[in-house]
Amino acid sequence: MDYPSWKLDVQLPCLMGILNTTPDSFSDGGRFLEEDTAVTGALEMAREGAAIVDIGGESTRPGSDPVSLDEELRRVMPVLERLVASSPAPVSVDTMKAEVARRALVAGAAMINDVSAFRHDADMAAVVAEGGCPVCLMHMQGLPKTMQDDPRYDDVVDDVMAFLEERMEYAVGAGVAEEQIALDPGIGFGKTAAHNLRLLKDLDRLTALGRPVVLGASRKRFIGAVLGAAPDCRIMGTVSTTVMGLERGAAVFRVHDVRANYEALRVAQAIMEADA
Ligand code: HH2
Repeated sequence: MDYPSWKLDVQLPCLMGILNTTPDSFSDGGRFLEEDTAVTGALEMAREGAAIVDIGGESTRPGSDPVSLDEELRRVMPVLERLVASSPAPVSVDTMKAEVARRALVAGAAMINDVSAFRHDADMAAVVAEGGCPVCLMHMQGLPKTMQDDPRYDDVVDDVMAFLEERMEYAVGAGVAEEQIALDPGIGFGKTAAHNLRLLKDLDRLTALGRPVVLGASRKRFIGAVLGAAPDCRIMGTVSTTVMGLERGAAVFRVHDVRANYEALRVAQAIMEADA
C-alpha cells in the first residue's frame, strides 16, 4: 500500500497495541496496573502482531479526571524502561504532558501520542521537535471530563479535517518535521455514535491530508451502541472497524485485542493486494 513516509521503523499498515497502566481506563482499566503484568502483556501484544505498543498512564475516557505529573510518571516510566530493554516492538507513549514525553524520549520511547494535539501543554511541540520522533496528533472536541455532554458539529468530517490541518501547520511551525506526523480523527472524543460512524464511513477523506491516519476505535462506546454489548464483547465490532478502516486508507490501528485484529488486517490486506 502506498503510504506517505513515516520515520518509525514499522511497515504500514500496522497495529498499535494498547497498554493502559491505569486503574480506570474504560476497557482494560486495572488490568495492567502491576508492573510485571504490564510488561508481560506488552510482550504478548508484540508476539501477536503489534508493531508498536502504546503505553498510557492517564485515562481519557469520557468523564475521567486528569492525573498529576508524578502519578503519571510513576505509572508509565518503570514499564517503559523495561519495555525499551525487552520489547521487539517500539514503544509509543500516550500523554498530553511535555515532561512525561521528554522523560519518555530520554528513556527510549520511539513515539509520542498526544490526544490533545499539542493544545494541553505549551511545551509539548518543542519536546517532540527536539526529540525528532514521530507524533500522533488527535482530534478531540472539549475535554474528557465533559466532552460527551453535547457534542455538535456543522459537518463532523469537514470540522475534524480542518482541525487536523491546523494542528499539523502548528506542529510544523514549531519545528516538527511533517513526515513525522500521523493524524487521528479521535473516535469517541467529543462525538456521538452517529459522528463516529460517519467519520469511519468517510475516513478516506482524511488521507487527503497526506499523512498516515491512526484509527482508535477499539471497543469504544459507539460499537456498544450498535451491538448493545459491553466493552469486552466488542472485539468483532472492532475488527469490522479495522477492515473498513484499512479499505479507506487508515495506516495504524490502535487496538486492545491484537491477535483478532492482526488476522483480520492481514487477510483484508491480502485481498486488497490480490493481482492474479
Ligand atoms: N483513544 C484513547 C486513548 N488514546 N490515542 C489515539 N491516538 N487515538 C485514540 O482513539 C485514543 C488514544 C481512549 O481509549 P483507551 O486508551 O482504551 O481508554 P482510556 O482513555 O480510558 O485509557
